[in-house]
Amino acid sequence: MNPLPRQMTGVTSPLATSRGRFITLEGGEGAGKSTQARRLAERLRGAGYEVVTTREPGGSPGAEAIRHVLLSGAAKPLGAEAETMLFAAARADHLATTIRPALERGAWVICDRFADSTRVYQGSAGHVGQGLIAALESVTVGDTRPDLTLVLDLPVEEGLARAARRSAGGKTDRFESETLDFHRRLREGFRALVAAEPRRCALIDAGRDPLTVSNAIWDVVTDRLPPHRNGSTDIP
Ligand code: Z5A
Repeated sequence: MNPLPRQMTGVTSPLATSRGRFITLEGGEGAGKSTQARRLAERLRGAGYEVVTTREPGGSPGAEAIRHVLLSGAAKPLGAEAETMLFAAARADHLATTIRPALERGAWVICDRFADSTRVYQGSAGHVGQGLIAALESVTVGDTRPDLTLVLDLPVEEGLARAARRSAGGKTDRFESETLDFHRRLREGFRALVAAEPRRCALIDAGRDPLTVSNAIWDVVTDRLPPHRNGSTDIP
């Protein structure tokens, strides 16, 4: 049975709002996105907000099935354009099943990677045409654009070393095993994205310790996402 809408339960959060906020984290390998998504969610929950943390590819049962196909490398022989379409199909399901319902009930959604990863991994670094990427983004994302995109930036070698320490001899996935040159193009692609869309995106120096990075992220979130128009409390 579906839960009653919040306004019908009589237990309305003092911070409940019309539409929630949509924050995405982006960056290259080992930048610390998952670590920082978790920390930001804890801080927002501590401030009284409902927070949904999710990730791409994945974030819904259908999209998680596609994630497996993509990250195992099973789709690689189909070519980069087919992989791009699979990322888009996963995103469409994720948006319909997880993201839009959460935003509609006023929750904050924190998503570890989103459409910018397609623009940069498949586009800037993978050479898939921006025309195809833009068309797929228009169909899948529509107007559910992130309110804020945090791009975690650090030298490629450092990110790969972190990712290697974490997997400690385990198997690398489809994208981790790309060349150093590919990872350098990724970093440039993400930096170019911030330069092109400075109102939506913020570049975060992710080469610092986790607490310093999470404080920098908190400063950006509190600065960029103002209180909702219906007068709910600002983030403390
Ligand atoms: N992909 C794509 O090509 N197109 C798309 O449209 C989308 C995705 C949506 C998903 O991989 C892959 O799909 C991804 C892009 C591609 N490429 N790869 N590989 P994934 O979901 O399995 O993983 P990821 O998104 O690539 O995450 P990551 O880069 O592996 O990690 P991270 O989330 O950025 O970092 P972390 O897990 O928080 O931290 C990594 C390690 O560093 C860990 O041991 C931490 O404890 C440590 N860490 C974290 N922060 C710090 C600091 N500040 N200092 C020191 N150590 C730290």
